[in-house]
Order: sequence, then C-alpha cells, then structure tokens
Amino acid sequence: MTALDGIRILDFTHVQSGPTCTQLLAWFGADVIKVERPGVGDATRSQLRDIPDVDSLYFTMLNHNKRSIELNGKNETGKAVLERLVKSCDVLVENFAPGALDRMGFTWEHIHELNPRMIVASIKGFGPGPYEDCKVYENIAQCAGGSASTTGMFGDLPMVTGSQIGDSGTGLLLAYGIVTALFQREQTGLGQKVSASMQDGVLNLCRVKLRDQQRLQHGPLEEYSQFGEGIPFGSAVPRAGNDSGGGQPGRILKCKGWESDPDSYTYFITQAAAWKNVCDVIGKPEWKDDPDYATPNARLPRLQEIFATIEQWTMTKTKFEVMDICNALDIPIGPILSMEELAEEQSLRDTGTIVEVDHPTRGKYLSVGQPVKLSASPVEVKRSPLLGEHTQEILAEVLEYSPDEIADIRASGAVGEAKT
Ligand code: CAO
Repeated sequence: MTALDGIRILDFTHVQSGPTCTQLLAWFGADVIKVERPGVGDATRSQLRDIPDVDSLYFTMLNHNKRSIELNGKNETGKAVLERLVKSCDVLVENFAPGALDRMGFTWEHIHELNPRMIVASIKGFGPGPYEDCKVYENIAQCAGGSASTTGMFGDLPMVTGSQIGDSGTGLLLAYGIVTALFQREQTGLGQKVSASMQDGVLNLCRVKLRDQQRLQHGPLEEYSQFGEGIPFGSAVPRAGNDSGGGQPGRILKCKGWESDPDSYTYFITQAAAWKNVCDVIGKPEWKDDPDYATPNARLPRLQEIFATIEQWTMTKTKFEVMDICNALDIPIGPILSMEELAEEQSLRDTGTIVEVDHPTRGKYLSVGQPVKLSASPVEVKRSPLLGEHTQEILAEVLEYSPDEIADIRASGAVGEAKT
C-alpha cells in the first residue's frame, strides 16, 4: 500500500516543472497518466539526446512511474476522450503556456462542470500581473525571482545556479498544493484550482535575501565579505559570493590538490559555539582569548584575515580529511562533492536518493529517487514509459471503451498508431 493509492492524475505536463510534480505524486503511488501529442510526445524526449533514437535522460529522469497515452486534444474525438479522462481522474496537472488549456476548450468552468471533484493544478512562469502571459523557462524564473541578482561574486555578472529551483522547485511546491487540496476535498467533496508560479517559487526560496534587503535599511550587512573589505553597500542586496546566508560566517576554502582538482574545496563555517575548536585546529590558540577575535562581533571586520588563515590549514588537508577532523570537533563544514563523487556514493544508493533504473531501449542509467521518505509508503522507482506505451490499456481498462469504439478512435487520428 502506498500513500496515494487510488488517486488518478491526468498529467498534461511537459518539460521539467510539471513532470517533477507528477513524478513525486507517482512515487507515492498515484496512477499518473501522461497525455502526449501523437507521434511527438513531450519535447524533452528528443532533447539533449546522448543515444540516437532513445528517449533522453532529460525525459527518463522526470517521468518515472507514469503511463503514457498519445492523445490529440485538438481533434474532436480526442477532446471526447479527454473529457472521459477528466471524469475518471482526481487531478489534472498542466504547465502549458498561459491560455493553452483554455484554447483547447478545457477551461476551469468546463472541467468543473464535467467533474466537480477534480483538482486543476497549474504552473505558470508568473502569477497575475504584468508578465502573466509570458512563457518562462528555468533561468528566466531564476532571474525574475531574485536568485540571479543575489548569486555570483561581488562586482561580477548575476549568475544562475545549477539547482533547478524554478522548475523542479516549483514542481515540488505544486505537489504540496495538490496534496493539500486533496485533503480539503475530503471535507468539501469539491475540487479547486491550485496555482504556482515559478517567479513566486524562486522568490520564496530566496527569503534570506528579502530579509537582508530590509536589514540594509538599518545599516551595512556586517557578515558579508564586502563589509570587511570596507566596500560601501548600495540600496539593493549585493551578490555575496560564497558568504553564508545565515548568522554564522562561512566561506569556500581551498583544500589539498585544488590546483588540479576543480572540486578540491570545502565549505567552512566559523560557528560561534565551535570557535575555540577552530582556533585549536588551525594552530591559533591565542585567538581564543584575544578580544579582537574572541567574540562573533569582534571577528566580523576581520573575516577576510580569519578565513585566509583557516585556508592555510585546509590547504594542507584533503577535503575529506578536513571533514573528518572538523566533524569530530563539532565544527560544521562540508566538502564540495562533484556529480561524479555523488553518483558513486554508496550511502545515497542505499537510501534510494540515487537509483539505477533499467530501460528497454537505453539500458541502465542513474536517476534521482524520491528525496522525501515515508516510513509506510515505500517507493519503487520504475522506468519512464515509451511514447504511447499505455494508450491501448488506458482506452480499454481505464476509460472502458469497447474494441469497436477504440477502432473508431484510432481511425480518427486522435491517438496515433497502435503499438505492437
Ligand atoms: N494535443 C493537442 N495539442 C497539444 C497537446 C496535445 N496532447 N499538448 C500540447 N499541445 C499544444 C498546446 O495546446 C499548445 O497549443 P496552442 O499554442 O495552439 O494553444 C502547443 O501545443 C504548445 O504548448 P506550449 O505553448 O505550452 O509549448 P511551448 O513549447 O511553446 O512552450 C513553455 C513551453 C514551457 C515555455 C510553456 O509551456 C510555459 O511557459 N509553461 C509554463 C511555465 C513552465 O512550466 N515553464 C517550465 C518549463 S521547464 O523549463
């Protein structure tokens, strides 16, 4: 038994944000039926392909545990099939460009009339306002949501991050909205609209920068390197390189081998409670009682010197030696782990955070698994579906069309060719 057993999702999502959401629901047991354009499918099937004619890793890593039906929502027969799907599903999830679902004839009012219990969940780039009609991809959301403006080195270009906070981040939020709406439906018996915008999602994740924007009105941000360097602040929160966003100053420091290994670095935090241990480890016991270094406030204007001194020590150790030595002394630090190292990390395989999946045309590949673990809802990550792999079984078993009706639907061109 899984947590979302019995919940059926009409998955009208594509690319990354929406598919992230429906994959999370599928992992907890929802029956996710992915609707794809006949013969074409989700655009990511053919994007960034590493093997000719094989579904890309982009697609396979976002569409596990789903079923695929080819269905043309603009064909009259296809629309009738879609209406039947609306009536037999609990949730419709979509991340089309603004207005696309309405243009297909599936307005909220129409869907609600067909199935008052249906929850209609949407991701758009922007919420209501001046940009509500815009199409949006990941990096646009990072730029419009405050992340790019506050990421990067001081005085340098705004930077986007490697984490897909606009796409996967918003997909996560939408899943939370859907499950909450399902919970409310238990009491009301009615569906509702669930909306998440990528700009809102990114801004939500950037809350510490909105915090700092307001702190700036009351004085300089003393934990930023810029303060220690004597560079005045402007009116907006600046980019602060690898400074910590929390109350404990931190930096990325070189470790042994950094000259040839681009990931031979560690994140080092000078947490107040661990300060005395830091002084001992780096060979500066005199700093423990020196009034210029003994308290967090005294250290703030000296952070550059302090981290340079710590780095002299970290450069004599590998990032893993630094981790072992510091953890034993309760000094919070973190090695910079490369994707190569993470892919090989056995403990992540053991917990299902990274999984190896077998695929009929691709063979074995790695994917991220469910990051949230429920003790009573085990997750088995299953391969993504081939395009239209389940069209026949969905028409016959879920929608209960007769063989003659299915023949007519196929003849109309609404669902593509039968798969052998
Ligand atoms: N049957 C019939 N038509 C279908 C269909 C189906 N099964 N599936 C899709 N279509 C149609 C849509 O109805 C739409 O038609 P119209 O433009 O005539 O209304 C058309 O295909 C294209 O859809 P789209 O505009 O959503 O796709 P796009 O590639 O042009 O834009 C994207 C992609 C992601 C920019 C846009 O969908 C978007 O802004 N989505 C919201 C934000 C979002 O989720 N972005 C994250 C993407 S991941 O980086």
